[in-house]
Amino acid sequence: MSRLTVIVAATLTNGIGQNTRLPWRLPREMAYFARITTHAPEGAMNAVVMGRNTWESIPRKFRPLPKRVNIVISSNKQYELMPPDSATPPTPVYLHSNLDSALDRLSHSEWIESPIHRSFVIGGASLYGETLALPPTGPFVDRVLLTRILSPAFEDCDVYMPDFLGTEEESAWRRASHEELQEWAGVEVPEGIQEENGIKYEFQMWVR
Ligand code: FOL
Repeated sequence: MSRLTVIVAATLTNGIGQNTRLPWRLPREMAYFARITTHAPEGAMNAVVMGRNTWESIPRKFRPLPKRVNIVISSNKQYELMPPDSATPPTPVYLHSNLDSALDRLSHSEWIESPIHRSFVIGGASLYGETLALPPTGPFVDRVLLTRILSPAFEDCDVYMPDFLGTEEESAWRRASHEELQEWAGVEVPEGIQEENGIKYEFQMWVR
């Protein structure tokens, strides 16, 4: 397990959050996130790796994200993932104090109760930055599933993902075709500009 996929929804200026939440409500976009991150061959599961703020931003009833191995990173060693008396769901969830130790677990399949198919980095801003900067000598990000929010501009965002694309001329990233995205995803991905609640967006895949 040495490749990671970043999945993110971001505006044209890379806004991803506002007031500890997503800036928009896009049920079909969220369904895409759930479908892609869940889809795995029989007998395997995908992993979703997230920072503590992202974990807390997921509605209680949806966390840990079902049918996926959840890995949460928090440098606070006293951090409690769930109220101590809450019913323990069958979904595996691990707490790690840093990215390296989380990646260590992913590379040791015997430390996880289910074979891992794919690993997704699901945010937030600081984990996106840290994972996109990993050197290719170890586990690194070779793919970004970017849902580009085209309009409106959502100028009130207070969290931004790092600009991984840079300028077109010097970018190491190539935008894959919709066919490639569809093929890789293995599930239905709508093509072209989507619109929900007056918000326009597009499902993109970038590879390096
Ligand atoms: N990537 C994309 N493309 N869209 C996102 O909204 C997104 N969100 C995060 C990371 N990458 C993303 C982080 N935030 C849930 C909530 C917030 C969240 C991620 C996931 C969540 O509740 N997911 C449920 C689906 C719930 C529903 O159907 O409404 C899940 O099962 O995945």
